Amino acid sequence: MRRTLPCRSVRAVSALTLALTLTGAMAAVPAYAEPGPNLKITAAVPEGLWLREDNIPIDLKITNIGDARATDVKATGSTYSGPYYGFDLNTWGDLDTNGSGASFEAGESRTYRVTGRIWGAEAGNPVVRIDLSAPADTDYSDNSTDVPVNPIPPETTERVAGQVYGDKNRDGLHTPGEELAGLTALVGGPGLPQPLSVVTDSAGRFSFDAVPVGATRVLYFRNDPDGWLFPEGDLMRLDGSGKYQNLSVQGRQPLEKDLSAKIEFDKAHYAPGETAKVTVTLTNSGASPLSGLYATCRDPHGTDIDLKIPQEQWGSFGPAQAGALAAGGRLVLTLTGQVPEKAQYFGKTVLDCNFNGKTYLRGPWVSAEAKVPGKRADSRGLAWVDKNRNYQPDDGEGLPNTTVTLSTKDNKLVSLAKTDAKGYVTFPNVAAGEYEFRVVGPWKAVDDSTVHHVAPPYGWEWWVQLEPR
Ligand SMILES: [Ca+2]
Ligand SMILES: [Ca+2]
Ligand SMILES: [Ca+2]
Repeated sequence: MRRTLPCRSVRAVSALTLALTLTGAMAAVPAYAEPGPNLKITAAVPEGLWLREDNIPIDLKITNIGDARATDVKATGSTYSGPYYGFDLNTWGDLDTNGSGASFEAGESRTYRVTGRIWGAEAGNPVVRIDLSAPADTDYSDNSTDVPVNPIPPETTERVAGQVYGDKNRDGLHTPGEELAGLTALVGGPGLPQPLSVVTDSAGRFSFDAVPVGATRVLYFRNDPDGWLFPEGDLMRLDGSGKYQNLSVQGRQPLEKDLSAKIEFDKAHYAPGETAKVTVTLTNSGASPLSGLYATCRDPHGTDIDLKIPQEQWGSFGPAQAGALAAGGRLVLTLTGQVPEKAQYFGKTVLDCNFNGKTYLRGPWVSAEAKVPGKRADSRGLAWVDKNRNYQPDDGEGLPNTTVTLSTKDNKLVSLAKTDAKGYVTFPNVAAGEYEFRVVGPWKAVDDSTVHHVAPPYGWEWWVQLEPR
């Protein structure tokens, strides 16, 4: 029947029908519609408590209600009214106007989620207009939609409250009597000119009645004479839902306060490749038992000269993380490891370990070294004075023609030499290891006077910065 009507009157009928059904969904192609693709778009911000600072998504539903395939389909969006809402880069996927466009079969429907945020500072909420283009669309009236973006009003506040305790008996739980009174509790975050602050009562309770909403609010504590460690960096998202009114905040004492560790090599010197025996002594000087303990050792200088202790030697203090130590208890672990061949180039090997527990914070780091003699080489470096205060040696900043010395850490002179015209010095044939560098004259090292003398091929030219004594 529709073929008998002239084109112009079909369009007129379609437009009229649309005008009458503007808000209703068109369930099917009207028999009198012009043949061809016809895309329709609806869009809305997904349900949720959106904050003005959030990345706020918009869900699009695009349907081809026409009777032919649509190609080259693209979409754009812009702020129609209110503060500026800017779309994220690359959020449009195959609808991007810089791409080749998407295709929709007749009857096909797809959803997209695009994202953006409110950049404009003025009050009120944006309305975002989304436009869909397709070259052969038979009816453009349904290719555009306006989306109100309504975050919760920025002046909204909510209550933040809870109780804080110090886990004195280290059982990980709030034991009666552990409440911390008199602490200053603070809530801060972006958009708050200054943190809000209250003092905990005798039951360790705190309450902030009206904290402005924000995605990154943080609760922290001050004025704590006993040095409790509290969770840090736990962000609260305050979106008006009031889910932070019953907080239980646990303070923990650093484990290093109760747990001490000592590492001792069984000899002062080792040959490369030799098996070194190490004694690790752990002591719990606290009033509560410790459990879930484990050791983690590292290569402290990244030089690969550390003693590698096979994990199984740590027993329950290994990856099982099940080490235990009674209150007042002491434990001695005897471990063995092979001294790396590379250690002789550095003149030493090292064992550097942290002792921690699954439920504890800040366990002790302990380190021990033993000498690994063997390599000798010339030790070359620069003595310099930072005349122009740019924290680096420049031309003319070497300390020239000056007598300098290298001594052992226990103050035995090892070598004596003179710097050249540019401040460089070579101490010949020195055993690999650590030495003290000194100047014969009115100069002293700025920070560290230690020279790390490493034999080739691992060595380097060292620098020692000097200042007048
Ligand atoms: Ca359309
Ligand atoms: Ca407890
Ligand atoms: Ca300089």
